[in-house]
Amino acid sequence: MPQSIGRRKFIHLSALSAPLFSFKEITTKQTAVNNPIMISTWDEGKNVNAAAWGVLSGNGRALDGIEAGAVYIEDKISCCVGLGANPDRDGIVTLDACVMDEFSNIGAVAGMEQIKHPLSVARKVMEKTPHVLLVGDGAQQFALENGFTKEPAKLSEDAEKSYKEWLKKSEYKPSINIENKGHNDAAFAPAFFDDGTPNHDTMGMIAMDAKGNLAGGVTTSGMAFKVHGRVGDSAVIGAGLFVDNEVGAATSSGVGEEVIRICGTHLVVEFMRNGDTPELACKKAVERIVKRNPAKAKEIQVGFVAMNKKGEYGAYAIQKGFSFAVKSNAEEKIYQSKFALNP
Ligand code: SD4
Repeated sequence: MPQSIGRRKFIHLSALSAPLFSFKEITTKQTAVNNPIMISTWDEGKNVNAAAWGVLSGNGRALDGIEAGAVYIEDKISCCVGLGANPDRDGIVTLDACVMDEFSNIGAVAGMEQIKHPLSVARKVMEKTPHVLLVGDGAQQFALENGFTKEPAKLSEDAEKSYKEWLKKSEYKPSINIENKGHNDAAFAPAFFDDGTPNHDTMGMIAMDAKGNLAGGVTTSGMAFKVHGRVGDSAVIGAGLFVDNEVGAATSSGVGEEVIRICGTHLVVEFMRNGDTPELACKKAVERIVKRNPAKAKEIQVGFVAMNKKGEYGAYAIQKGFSFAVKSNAEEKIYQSKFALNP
């Protein structure tokens, strides 16, 4: 058992045996920072937050809230997340996911096929192995050994339609533009599908529980029509997700390669550590991507959303169109992110 997991158990036990007055003190202090609070990417994040709320409002652990949100969205047959999502260029659905908890425990899976709940598998990697990332067949084998069942992917109607459309040209050059068009170009894909599902590929989630502890998770089918075997930021801790329980948490969506290049969410958290607000931290990370390659930045979307230990949050994106949903006792709202480039 990893040392940190042992430490977690110890802390739980200590908390249980603590006198009641100290628990009350903690609760009062935390209420002042507006927790529990959960933030998820894109408009659909609103439903994801709602799915997590039973856990978070019941004094549950942030990580459990994150997993509940992921299970909700992975169960939904859509183009974006889970087994009905956009496939890779060979027509195969491969899933990436990661989790990070308040003790900096981490787990991830990448390129995993035919397992419905990749974030839950990532959590098992974190809790049951000394490793942090399992890929492909190995990830699937581990999932099967841990009680998950194999289920064939079945493209949602929208994913099937988009894939057939993409096959007409089959542009294998880094088709990052497709990602951006998926978000912003009504001619390529609608902003919302018939069942109301927004057109995106990734659900990034960060939460602070009633005890003031942070956790995060990401689940995705990755960039639509990617090269088979390609892994994006969503399975890479420090890129698609980073949590530091002393400072804050951040997650990202968009073209994962650009996020990985700058260790995006780790950078956002470090900016917050140095005193930046969550929005400024996200803005600086976006500006780093834009500065590195301004011409490319015009063609792609990347959005970051972050929260600090005070429960303050903010976001920033390269382009217009990145949204995120917030749920706390004080509000339940979808926000449009500010962005760096004018359309
Ligand atoms: C990836 N970041 O695989 C993901 C894609 C994404 O909305 O966020 N799509 O690069």
